[in-house]
Amino acid sequence: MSITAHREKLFPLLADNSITILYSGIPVHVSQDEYYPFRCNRQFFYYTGLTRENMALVMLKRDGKCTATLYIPEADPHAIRWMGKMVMPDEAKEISGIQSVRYIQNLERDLHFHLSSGLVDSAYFDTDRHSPEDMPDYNLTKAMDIAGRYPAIRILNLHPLTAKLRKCKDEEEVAAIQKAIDATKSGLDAVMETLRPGMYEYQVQAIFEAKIFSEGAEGPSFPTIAGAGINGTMLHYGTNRELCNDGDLILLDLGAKVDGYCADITRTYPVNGKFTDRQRQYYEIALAANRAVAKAAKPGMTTRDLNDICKNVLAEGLIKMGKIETPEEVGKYYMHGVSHHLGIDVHDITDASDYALLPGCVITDEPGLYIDEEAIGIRIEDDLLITEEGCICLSEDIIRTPDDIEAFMAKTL
Ligand SMILES: [Mn+2]
Repeated sequence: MSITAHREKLFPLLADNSITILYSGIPVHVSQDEYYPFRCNRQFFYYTGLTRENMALVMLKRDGKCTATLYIPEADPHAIRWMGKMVMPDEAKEISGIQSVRYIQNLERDLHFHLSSGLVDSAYFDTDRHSPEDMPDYNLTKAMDIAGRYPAIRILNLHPLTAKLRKCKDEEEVAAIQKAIDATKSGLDAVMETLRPGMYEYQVQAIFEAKIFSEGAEGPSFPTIAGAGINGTMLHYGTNRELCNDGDLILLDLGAKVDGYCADITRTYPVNGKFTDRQRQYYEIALAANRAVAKAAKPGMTTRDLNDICKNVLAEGLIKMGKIETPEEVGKYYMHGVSHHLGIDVHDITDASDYALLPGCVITDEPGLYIDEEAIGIRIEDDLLITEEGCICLSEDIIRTPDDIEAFMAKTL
């Protein structure tokens, strides 16, 4: 149901006499017969609910009327023998809500008909390019190919239209994010139950990931960050090869993925189960900032407004401690933003023309303090659902106060 609604919300935004062509993608080659794990194009998933390779969605808008056709690979007994079950046409119809399903070998001919008939004058693709040096992905390659073969067709980028829609999550999307957060909570509880000095960071990662898999998650929503001591001050640390020493904090930035939707949570725990006074002082400042953001977040605000609130609380705390003298110096110990959108992508796509939060937005709330000279890195990250009046913290149940963390860890020490 909701997948059909995603397409219905898109139709009014599309130009008339246009075709929209989205590919799920193909696996990227590594070496010999090895391929990177397949990652479906996220816009294709949003509009179809499907995640398998070598599929395409074609939507036509002519004279204000829209149609959608889905192209899937034909089930082949040899391919099934080696690679496992394939999606059958009836199953594809049911998941996507699209009644017109054709085999992918018809796609080229069908596209040629549409693009050469004069009935459409523009074609939407996912032409997103993250960085100038990136290799073009499958959708971008196809857009360039079509542009070359049909130069009279105007190529348009679907990305900003999808960003507008994906900004606000519907009930089913919020339910999926909540499931991902609940699995993440189980993983973090398991970590607190087993964390001890002398463990390696990768062992902490393994405990978290084993638990979320056993809870039915598809896996981590991004590479798990487990940084003990000084490693907790490196924002995207990800090697996770070092020891967790007695007296260290460990910063865990992680999340489970469920039904295609991500959780993104950070917790910081004392490896031996007890914060030092100094660690606790910094921790309480970050926690106050986290709570201030959760209290303030509401429709109409921007993530920049929330970051200003966060920075003020952090600066005030650090000035009180005598760590800095002026509010401007806070940048020395806090150098990222407090929020990003969360959904199918961990850093979900956003509409660059409109930053104001709306009911249905899901954003993170992640203040941090990174004190290199004391080998203290702290981040406390929750996921907030913006509502009509304010927001709901979807990860409220994942314990975060120093007292609660110490009490939980003391049970198993
Ligand atoms: Mn985050």
